[in-house]
Amino acid sequence: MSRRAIQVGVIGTGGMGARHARNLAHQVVGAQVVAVMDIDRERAEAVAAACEGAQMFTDAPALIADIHVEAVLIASPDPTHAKLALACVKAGKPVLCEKPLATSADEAEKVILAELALGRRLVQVGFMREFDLPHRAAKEAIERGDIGRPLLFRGRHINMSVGYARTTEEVIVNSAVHDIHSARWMLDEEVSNVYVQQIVADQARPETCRLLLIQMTLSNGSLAVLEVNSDSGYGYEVDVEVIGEFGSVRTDSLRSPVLRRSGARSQAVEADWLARFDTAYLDEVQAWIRSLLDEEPTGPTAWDGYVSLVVADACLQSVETGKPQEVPAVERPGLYKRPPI
Ligand code: ISE
Repeated sequence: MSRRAIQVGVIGTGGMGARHARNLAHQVVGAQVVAVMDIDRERAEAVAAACEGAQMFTDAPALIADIHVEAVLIASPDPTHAKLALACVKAGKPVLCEKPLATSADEAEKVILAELALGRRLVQVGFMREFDLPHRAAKEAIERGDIGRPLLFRGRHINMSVGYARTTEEVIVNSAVHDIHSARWMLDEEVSNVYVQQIVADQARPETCRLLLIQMTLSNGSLAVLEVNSDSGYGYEVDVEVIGEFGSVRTDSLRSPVLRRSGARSQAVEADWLARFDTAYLDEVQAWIRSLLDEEPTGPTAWDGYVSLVVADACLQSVETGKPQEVPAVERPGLYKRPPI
């Protein structure tokens, strides 16, 4: 790795963007935050101040165009992701875009087409579970052959309330997209069929979703079951289990000590993803910066962002029809052959 620092602009200074900006400014080696943008001026100013010397913007295109900004981290609301990522690709600037890459596969495809036209990968997508040590250790066990051929992937994705009843579309595109990618990545297979069942959150609003159960068939015949709980009422948890021919591997993400007291045994559960994936977010951003210094893209690609949305769109159709849904097969272009991370 060369010694210079990559000058980064961060778009969006909500919880996630502020975390990324602080990580980049204070923890990541080889990065400098030179610009932050938010339409909420006060929030942007607070994060800019925490990043020492970062310029404050309230306009995303202006940040992307700024000559001091070499690379962009997008952490603004989901519906803005694709347009901003596209603008970065068109400006020739590398980007780490929070998931989802877009809110539909059609929109994400535009980013793919722009990268293909350029002949270069500039986009890394924020599927940070690839950088989570328990997930990586489970994947390594599978790759070593410790459990034999994987037969079933189980994903548990337990959220705390976001304060309102989320729509099914929001739960699938914003939350379940992580689990869809996780299954593809962990089993190294594409999804060919999905069947989705749900429990509605608010009976008066059938478009809302309290709990989602996604069953998937992968192209080699293995299976996946994803449980996405939108409002557990107790905390945040993400774990996976893969059942193989002669063994199984399961992550166990609870990190707090087991406490025995007054006739009870307890263990704390994290409150949210910022706590559960704190190290993964740091490793993700460090890997991104290292890849820019080395000029060798790494991590989840725009293709992963796109394909996960092709599957998400099929999930939405399955909810609508109440039937299993085939996932359209899409062929991975040569540009997106995955390098090791
Ligand atoms: C949120 O946007 C995230 O990305 C979290 O990782 C995920 O667990 C949560 O469900 C999403 O809402």
